[in-house]
Amino acid sequence: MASLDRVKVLVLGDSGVGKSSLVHLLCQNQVLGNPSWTVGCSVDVRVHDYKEGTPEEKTYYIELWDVGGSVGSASSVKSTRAVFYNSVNGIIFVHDLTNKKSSQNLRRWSLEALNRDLVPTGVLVTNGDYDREQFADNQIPLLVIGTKLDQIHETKRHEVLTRTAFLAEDFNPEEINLDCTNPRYLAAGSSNAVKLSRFFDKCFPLRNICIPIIDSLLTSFYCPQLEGKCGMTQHTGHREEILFKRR
Ligand SMILES: Nc1nc2c(ncn2[C@@H]2O[C@H](COP(=O)(O)OP(=O)(O)O)[C@@H](O)[C@H]2O)c(=O)[nH]1
Ligand SMILES: [Mg+2]
Repeated sequence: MASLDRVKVLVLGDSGVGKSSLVHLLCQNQVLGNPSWTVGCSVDVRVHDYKEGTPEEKTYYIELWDVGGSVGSASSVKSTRAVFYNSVNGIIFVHDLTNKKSSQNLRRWSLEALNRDLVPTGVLVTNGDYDREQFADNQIPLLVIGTKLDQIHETKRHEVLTRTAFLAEDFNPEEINLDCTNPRYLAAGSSNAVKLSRFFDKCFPLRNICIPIIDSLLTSFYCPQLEGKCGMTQHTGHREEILFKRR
């Protein structure tokens, strides 16, 4: 299978925030009837139409990796978990809107997942320091999902969303708030579905894709990496990943 046929997206957040319920909803388009404790890591797959409705549209698989565990785990658990952080194309951070701590802990999850190469795991958060600047050059697309919106009374929603606004400032992510027990929140055509699709589109490592520009006689290639035309010979390894675009 070509590497671009599937991308790996991590789903991170405290236990009980609704990761398994969310992944089930995203992959099976159904409510998870009886969530059980996630042991170790579980992976489910969502079919995604990349750039839906455009000439470049193509169907890919998104692997959603629910790594599980607690961010306050012992360093041995963290270093085991670090194995999953390799070759990640996107991260979904999940917090429970009714649980303030779970929102605050996303900073710790982000430190663990995004900063793993800079500082040894285990000492990242002990002093509670958090420096937004260290994520300034982050290239991994991020989505923050707030769950259990149904548990918050209409009159309290503004207050809760104000309280969690720091996450948008920290990560500059796409953001969705929903009820994982109600598929209507992700109904096709809804603003949430559009955000989700935009996030998954961003998870594809486009830099490696050259787009053939087909003339009546000549075929040349637009290379996003070079931001200009290039020769096919440099990119034969990506033949099967090429998206066709007519000029
Ligand atoms: N009301 C409500 N319950 C939810 C929502 N998301 C998850 N839950 C419930 O929260 C509990 C924990 O969910 P689970 O998916 O196992 O969380 P995980 O530990 O992060 O995988 C389960 O009882 C779910 O049914 C939501 O958006 N609204
Ligand atoms: Mg779970």
